[in-house]
Parts: sequence; C-alpha cells; structure tokens
Amino acid sequence: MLVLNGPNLNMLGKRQPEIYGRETLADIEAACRAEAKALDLSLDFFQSNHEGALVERIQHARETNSGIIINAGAYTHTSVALLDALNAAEKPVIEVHLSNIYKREAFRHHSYISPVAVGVICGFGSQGYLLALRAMARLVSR
Ligand code: CA2
Repeated sequence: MLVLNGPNLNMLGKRQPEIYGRETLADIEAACRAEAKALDLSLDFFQSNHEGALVERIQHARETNSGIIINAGAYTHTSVALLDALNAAEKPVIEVHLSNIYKREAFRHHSYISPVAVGVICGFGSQGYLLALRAMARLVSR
C-alpha cells in the first residue's frame, strides 16, 4: 500500500493547528504503520513538495503497490499531471483530506483526483488516513 502526501503536509503540527491539528506527519505515519500492521498490509509512506516527484512515485506504484491512498494537498485542486499518473497506475485510489474541503474556500471544492478515486474521505483529520487503510484493505482483498 502506498500512502502519498503532497505539498506542505511536512508542515503539519508546526503551523495552523486550528485547521490541520497538532499531529505531525511523522505521527500520522506511525499511526498508519500500526493500522497497516493490524490489517496485514505492507506500507510505503511518502511526502513531497514537488509535483514531478509525486508523479514518479505514482508511476513506481504501478509495479510495487496494490493501492494508493493520496492526500495531494493543494495539487488536488490544480494537477492534471497527478490525475493522469493515477489513471495510468491502474490501482485502486482513495483520496484523503484532513480538513473538510467543502467547508472551505470555493477553489478547494474541485478535485482533479476525485474522478479516479474509488472514494473520498475528508474532514476527519488524521483518522481519515486510518479509515482509508481499512477501506483499502477490503478493496485489495476482493
Ligand atoms: O485538508 C487537507 O488535507 C488538504 O489536502 C491540505 C492542503 C490543502 O491545500 C487542501 O485544500 C486540503 C494543504 C496542506 C498544508 O498543510 C499545512 C499544514 C501546516 C501548516 C501549513 C500547511
């Protein structure tokens, strides 16, 4: 399983705790690792601030991962390149957001990722990643 994180998510816990909470990305990774272990899933966890690095990691996932859980950060709302890469990967995708993007500015209401996703989880903070892992465990065991 690949859990992919986009730009600025490395800043979690360091700024804007009122929107994104106090947990760091390392805390979320640790929680994901514990959940993946309980679900008997192998886990790769990756973050980049660079669109091309995210595209390359998705390309690699085609060979190495059974599914992709992605919080693309702001690239969610801008990146046709990530959409194309996810389509080409031909793996189940679950889109995750910490915040409820529909409660926020209108420009966050559109996602380029959602059309390729099996489902979207937003507004539950870091718990969303764990919910996505549980949903993905079922999807890949089918
Ligand atoms: O709610 C989410 O998970 C988002 O994907 C987070 C993105 C935002 O652009 C999306 O619209 C929704 C931003 C991540 C930035 O995270 C920060 C955390 C702490 C300090 C600064 C940025």
